[in-house]
Amino acid sequence: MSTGRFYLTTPIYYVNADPHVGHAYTTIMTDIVARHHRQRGEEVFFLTGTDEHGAKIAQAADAAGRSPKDHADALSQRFRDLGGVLGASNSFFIRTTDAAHGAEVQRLLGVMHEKGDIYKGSYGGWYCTACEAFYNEGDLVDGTNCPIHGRPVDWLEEENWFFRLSAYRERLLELYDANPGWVVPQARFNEARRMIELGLEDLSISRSQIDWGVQVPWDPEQVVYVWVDALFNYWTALTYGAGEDGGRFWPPDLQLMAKDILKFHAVIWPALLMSAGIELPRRLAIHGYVLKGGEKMSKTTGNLVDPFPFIEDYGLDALRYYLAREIRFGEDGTFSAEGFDARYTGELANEFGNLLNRTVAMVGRYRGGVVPSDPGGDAEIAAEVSAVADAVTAAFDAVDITRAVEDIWVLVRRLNRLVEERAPWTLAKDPDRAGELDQALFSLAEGLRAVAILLWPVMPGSCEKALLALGQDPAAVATAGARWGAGAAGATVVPGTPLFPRVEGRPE
Ligand code: ME8
Repeated sequence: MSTGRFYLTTPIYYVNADPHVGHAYTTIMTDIVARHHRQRGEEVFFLTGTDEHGAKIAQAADAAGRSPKDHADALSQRFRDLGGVLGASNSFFIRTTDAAHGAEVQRLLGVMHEKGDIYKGSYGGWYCTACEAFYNEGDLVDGTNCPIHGRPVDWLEEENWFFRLSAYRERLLELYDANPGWVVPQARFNEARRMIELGLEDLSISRSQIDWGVQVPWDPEQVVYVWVDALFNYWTALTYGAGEDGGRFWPPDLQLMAKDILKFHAVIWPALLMSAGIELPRRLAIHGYVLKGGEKMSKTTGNLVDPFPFIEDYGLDALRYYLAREIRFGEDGTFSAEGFDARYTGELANEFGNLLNRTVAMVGRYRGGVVPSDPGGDAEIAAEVSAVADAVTAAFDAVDITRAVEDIWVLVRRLNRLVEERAPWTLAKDPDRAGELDQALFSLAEGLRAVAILLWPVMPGSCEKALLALGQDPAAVATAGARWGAGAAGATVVPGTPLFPRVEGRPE
């Protein structure tokens, strides 16, 4: 359902360590979806930010020899900078240390407390600080280690405030049964539903042994559990980071994240909202892990890829394209320098960049630089462009970013075949075939214009350059403009430097 608005979010990242390609992946995918919805004329609110409270951050700050706030300030800035370098078009960057965020979290907890959903109890359990979560004995690996981080867990026992999560089991199951597309892909939906079905324990939502957090409003001895503090960011941001009437964006249309935090978002988050009396998000899209050497890229495994050298050598758009195309959205995928180079050279430089260069050069050589019109109408190519434009929209509606790129690439390859089939250099030798030459050149320019528009969310900078080379307004990227015949004829092409120049040497 379209309301003319689209609110989407990334997780807020922990400021315990520097960002890496895994974080870049979610931010880029979310940015691609955000740009696509803007192209459709929707009013988009795109939220990202940093998760700054809790024991994990306090420990990292301690290890770095600075206060939690100083540490959070420095690391949060790195995530903000990464967003800038990645071309992220986020509307706001939330920090859970923002005073307005904390105040709103307190207000929401007050609502839940008043409702009777929060009570005092004591709890002892195995705690993983890296996850900021308790585990049952049966979930531990070798009886002692966290199933996600593989590191020993700690026994934690204290008096805390608890949220009656167990009371929401039936309502959560109803939510799942009434909304089969609430979590995509299907396998994650099933997994989350199973967690609920198996039974839910009440959740400890405060901590007494740390003080780096938002104070529980009715109990100054306790701070709010970092995950509750963090999850509410998606709501609090609209109360102070979205201008007047920011609440109009609620509820989120799409929340993206990797599968590591499925339970928090697909089970705990909707229950918290139900308790606070807030409308639920429309959809969660769960992606896989970016792997390096067969393992999830993470600080714990130490197999981190720094995105910056790839951006320096190949350009930002190459990284955006590679991640969208190589790692099938929803599944795990491997990041490799060889694979990156192969896609850059084979697809971006040869198939897309060269096609554009050849088209611009031929229009220059044979038609004085002006794209001819096609009085005959190239029905076959017109139909293919229209089918691809529809397929791309459908792929985005299904949050299948990889399929959207693959669909666009079908068109790129079709246009490359068109050059070979029509051989404009042969047509140009025969004045009787001038009409055929006009048609071939028009189809190439018009097809490329559609490619540049459809691909713009993935590679905004390169697609704007492509539009400029085709003599088009680089700001004219509305999806509606990808319609056949909407623009190429009569434009004066502008030969320029290659979109994807050859790269000497490559990062490891
Ligand atoms: O979990 N592959 O923060 P976090 C793909 N603060 N995505 C990856 C990735 C990888 N190898 N590594 C990280 C937290 N990510 C909480 C979230 S939200 C209310 C609170 C991405 O810094 C992916 O989106 O550990 C994953 O879900 C997120 O970073 C985890 O970031």
